[in-house]
Amino acid sequence: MSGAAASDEARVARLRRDFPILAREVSGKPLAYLDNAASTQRPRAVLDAMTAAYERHYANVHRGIHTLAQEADELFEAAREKVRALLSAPSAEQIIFTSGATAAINLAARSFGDRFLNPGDEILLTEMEHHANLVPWQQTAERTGAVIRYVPLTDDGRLDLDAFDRLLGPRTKLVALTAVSNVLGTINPLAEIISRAHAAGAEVLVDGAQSVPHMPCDVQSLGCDLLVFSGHKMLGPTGVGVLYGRRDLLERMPPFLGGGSMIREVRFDGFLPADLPYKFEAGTPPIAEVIGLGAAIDYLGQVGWEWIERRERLLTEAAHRALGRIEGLRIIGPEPRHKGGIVSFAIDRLHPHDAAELLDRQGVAVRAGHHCAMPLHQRLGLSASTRASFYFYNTLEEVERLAEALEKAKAVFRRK
Ligand code: 7TS
Repeated sequence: MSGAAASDEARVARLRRDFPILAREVSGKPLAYLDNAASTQRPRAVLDAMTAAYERHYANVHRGIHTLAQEADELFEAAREKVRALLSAPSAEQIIFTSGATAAINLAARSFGDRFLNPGDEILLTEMEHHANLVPWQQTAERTGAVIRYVPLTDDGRLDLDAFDRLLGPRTKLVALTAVSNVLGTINPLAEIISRAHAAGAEVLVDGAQSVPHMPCDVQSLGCDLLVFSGHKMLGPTGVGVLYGRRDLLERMPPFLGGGSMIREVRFDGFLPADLPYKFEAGTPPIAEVIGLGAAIDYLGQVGWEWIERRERLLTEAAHRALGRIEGLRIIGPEPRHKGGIVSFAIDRLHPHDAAELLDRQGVAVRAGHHCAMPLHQRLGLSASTRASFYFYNTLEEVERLAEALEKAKAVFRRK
């Protein structure tokens, strides 16, 4: 190991002490948590911020004049500002808190669809989308009469950009795609796609669930019109996510959920919606969770975004090398240089669920199944796959343990 690599591993060892759960044992072995694409773990700083919110500063937000309500409100809005800074968004009013990426896409699909889509209009998705970026658009298409088209993949699991150009047309109103595939790990060329979509007059929604936690994101230089992500995939709590939008677009989009907080005025014969961002935030929001997400963003900023990205590239390359040595194992997706920290694979005569269970017996946590991307697996000719997904706190040793555990799993099955 080079000096730089050794000092990175030493830094990771220190950072891991911030995550109580990473010290756990599973099946009598140290836990190797390689299921970060499903959800990451939380550092103490996030848990402490949430506990402090409940123990010292808790009240409902946006309503009270009393001290606790003001403190809660300040912490809540400070977290909104942290998200704004994270995304380099022009203003905090363009940051809408939801319960997660799924809820954010549903909000966008309903509201954008109701406002802008007519029968025959086209929504362009890709073959690698998570169900969260498929089903809401299918529902919207059903309601509006819009038509969905899918950008196909190349054989190595990247978007076919020539096909994208052919599919993009005067009827395309929206392109909705993931920044990083949760199965293939593919990092999509967003800047290129967004500029081509805009040239064709279409808006672009980016599903940032697998990118925002892992790499720097600047919505203004990217030029996306809408972007979503979840807190729990970036050290934050469950139950909180974000929809960012271009201001004029959000202003023209109608509210999705109705209720308290999202109105300026309510009469017996109707209502006037509140200004951004509140018009999209009906009801009591996930207050402690938003504050926890703010703490997660602080923590990630201290770790350093460039370092996080580099670290995950290193782990992914190591995983490709280690898994590449296993006979009968096929990695699904492109070369590491086109990928985030996600490595999915199929092994001859070893079902993904059996693989994941045998790995668990060796303390290695991975996910098996269709990973909420059934159409993608269909396209790949697989019913399921096994997926290892990394965060900066994973170690090269854990990558080796994954490979060794897979060799053992194969051996167990050969004996059966
Ligand atoms: N979009 C992508 C690309 C995702 O990977 C996920 C969750 C979502 C949207 C939905 O996020 P949620 O927080 O609203 O659930 N992906 C996964 C996964 O790959 N394994 O478990 C959840």
